[in-house]
Amino acid sequence: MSRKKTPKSKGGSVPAASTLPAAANGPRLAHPRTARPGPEAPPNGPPQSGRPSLGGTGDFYDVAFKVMLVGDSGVGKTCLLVRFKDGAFLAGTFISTVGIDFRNKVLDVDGMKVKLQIWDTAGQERFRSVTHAYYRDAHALLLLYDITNKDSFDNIQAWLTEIQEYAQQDVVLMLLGNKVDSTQERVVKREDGEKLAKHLAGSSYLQEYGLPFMETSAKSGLNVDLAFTAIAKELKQRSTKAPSEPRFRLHDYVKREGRGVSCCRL
Ligand SMILES: Nc1nc2c(ncn2[C@@H]2O[C@H](COP(=O)(O)OP(=O)(O)OP(=O)(O)O)[C@@H](O)[C@H]2O)c(=O)[nH]1
Ligand SMILES: [Mg+2]
Repeated sequence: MSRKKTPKSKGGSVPAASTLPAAANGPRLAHPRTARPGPEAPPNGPPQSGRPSLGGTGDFYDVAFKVMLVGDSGVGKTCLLVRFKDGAFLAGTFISTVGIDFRNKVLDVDGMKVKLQIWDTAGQERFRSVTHAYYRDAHALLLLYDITNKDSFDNIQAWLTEIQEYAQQDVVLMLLGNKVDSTQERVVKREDGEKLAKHLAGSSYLQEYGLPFMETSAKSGLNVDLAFTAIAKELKQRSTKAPSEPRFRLHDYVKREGRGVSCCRL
């Protein structure tokens, strides 16, 4: 199997009225004959062994998935994405996202190049109808709240109701409490995040895969790479796992690898 080349552009923004992405929700897999750059690559069945190596520069990939960041305006979705993609923090004036935006990043997951196309949605209510249309194509959703903003935490249930309505049934979900560096301003305890994740995981919608939870900081970088890597591992396993292989346990992985737990309690 040959590897597919990811476009050089940093990503792109999609204004409210633009064309929506392709509808298929299967993973995007590279194929020797049909491989072409861009997010609309067709699904081509499971990746095969014996693919040629193309240098491992991060430009080529074997399989691609769409990940969406959702949550209230100001919780740090854009900053989380910029931290993951560029390793930097967007300090200073808060510029709210308009419509929807995306960035690509290729990760090496157990020897396979996994491209994440990460869609950064606007949290503001007025863009809600735009983002609804993108849910159905998402393979994974990172649902964020801000630990310094109780409303953003209280709104998680409402976000989940939207997700239930618009996303695919088997979408991979993760709950993130962001801005954990802001210890003085914290109003949502870590335990409350854990409780909420447990409570929501009990709903029939999430019973099969549950709702993993982590606290993150786009400012310090805490657990940011981990959140995206865990998602990439889960998606890659779901699409390529042989029946005899043990299932990847997203919850266990996040629990084992997560950092900063004891430092961030109230
Ligand atoms: N202290 C701290 N501030 C953060 C963190 N992440 C984001 N911020 C700040 O929070 C504000 C909002 O961040 P954004 O990433 O733009 O928020 P957003 O969720 O994308 O907001 P919308 O685009 O309106 O949906 C900015 O002023 C950021 O600097 C973090 O981890 N720690
Ligand atoms: Mg934003």
